Amino acid sequence: MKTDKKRMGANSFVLVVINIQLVSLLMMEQKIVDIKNQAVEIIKKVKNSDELFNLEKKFLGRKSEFVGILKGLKDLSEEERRKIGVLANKTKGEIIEIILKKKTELSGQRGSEKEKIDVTIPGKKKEIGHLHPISVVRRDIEDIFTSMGFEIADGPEVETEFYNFDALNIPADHPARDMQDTFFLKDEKLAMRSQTSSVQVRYMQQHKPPIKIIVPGKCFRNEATDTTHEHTFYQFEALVVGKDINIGNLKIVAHQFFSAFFGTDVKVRLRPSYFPFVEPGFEFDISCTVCGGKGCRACKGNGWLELGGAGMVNQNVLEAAGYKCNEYQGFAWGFGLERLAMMKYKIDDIRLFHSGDLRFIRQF
Ligand code: FA5
Repeated sequence: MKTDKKRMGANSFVLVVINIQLVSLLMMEQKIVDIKNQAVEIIKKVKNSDELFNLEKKFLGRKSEFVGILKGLKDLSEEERRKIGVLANKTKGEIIEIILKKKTELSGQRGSEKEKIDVTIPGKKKEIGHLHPISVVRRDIEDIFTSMGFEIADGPEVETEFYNFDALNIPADHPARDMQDTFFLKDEKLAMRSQTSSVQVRYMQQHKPPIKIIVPGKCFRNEATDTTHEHTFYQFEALVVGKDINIGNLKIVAHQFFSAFFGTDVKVRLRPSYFPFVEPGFEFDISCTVCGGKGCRACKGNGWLELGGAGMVNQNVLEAAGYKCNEYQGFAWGFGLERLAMMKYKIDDIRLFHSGDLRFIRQF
């Protein structure tokens, strides 16, 4: 009897333990379901992403009740662990899904808020560039000459030896070729043009006088650079051809140009010089505006800066263009744009123009 009682006592103890385990299992399941229901209710009402972020932490964060339950799984039997584990993972997935849905909903709202235009917000300042001083000078020159009835012509920067030299009365063995150390291309009959004079014969072959053109453009020379020399620089050619064009015309057009370009009185002088494609030939110098003619690095201490060459077009050049000898006469010049800009803006070093130094460029 005693033994039976003992056995019964032991059995009821086992039953109590089993019941306690069952109750705690049910409680865990209920807890998980409660957490999910609570999450659904609260997350539904969320109005902004900060709130949502805090709730995500509250429901699924490291210190959340949910994670606490998951940590407790290790104390359960294998069968219980499996049961609660499956429920917990499913619930976790559902809560994540609700949070993601809400995130999408909120970001959609933000998008439409963005689309609203608040006209009171100050605008963003756009960085806009401006013309390079050489472009400014080039445009000024074009305006001045078109106002005097000139046309603006153009020509290739990669030029044939013929137009750059031969047609300009500079045959291959002429010493004047040495004055312009040129970049020849692999094909030796082609070169980077060393002067805008190369356009003279090109243009005249296509047009009959009267001719009044300017040709602004890039030139290239194998130069040792210094304060007044660059390997790549701009010139503008002027060519006027007609029946009775003379040096008086050259002087007056040049005078008109200088007055309009500088806007103030500048001292310009014409001195004899030699270019095979003009006869007679001159050079234009300007009294240095940087030092007022006293001598500085811009004019290399001379007080004068050479602006360009000029003269009456040599008849050989007119003949190279297909005109009859002595049928027409004309004048031409080639001025350096950088040097004109140096004198206009009082710049003492030509290398600044193409240096890419924004501190320099922004001054214009
Ligand atoms: C000539 O290029 C002649 N074609 C000018 C000419 C045209 C003469 C028509 C007669 C009739 P010159 O080599 O002197 O000439 O150059 C003319 C001007 O171009 C110079 O006075 C100078 O202002 C500019 N120049 C020449 N070489 C350079 C250089 N390396 N860097 C900057 N400017 C230059």
